Amino acid sequence: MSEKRNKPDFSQDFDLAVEEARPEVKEPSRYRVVLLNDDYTPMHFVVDILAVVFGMQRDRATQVMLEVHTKGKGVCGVYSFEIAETKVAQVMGLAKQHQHPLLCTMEEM
Ligand code: TYC
Repeated sequence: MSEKRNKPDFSQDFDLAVEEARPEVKEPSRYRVVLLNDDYTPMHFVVDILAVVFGMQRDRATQVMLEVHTKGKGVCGVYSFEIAETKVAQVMGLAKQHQHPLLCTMEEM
């Protein structure tokens, strides 16, 4: 028997690397953007906010504003962390600019 016959054949090996399966990646969290009621912010201002920042139609914005007014808080929308953070900052910025005490927060779902 010649030496040659027992040698592994690498002639067809190309540059392939096999990677271990990674652990499953979790879906990114979603966040509710929530508007809080207060006694001073005018209703029309809240409706404007819901229309401009959250893209709601007038009638939907009015419904949500009334829900916040009667129940104390209400959901404006559900977004990724970065989008939710931006919406909260926009609402708080506009409220400050117009000197209304309106509060907006985000909650992880
Ligand atoms: N409660 C306010 C008023 O009577 C209206 C209002 C609604 C304020 C929703 C804040 O998030 C709010 N003028």
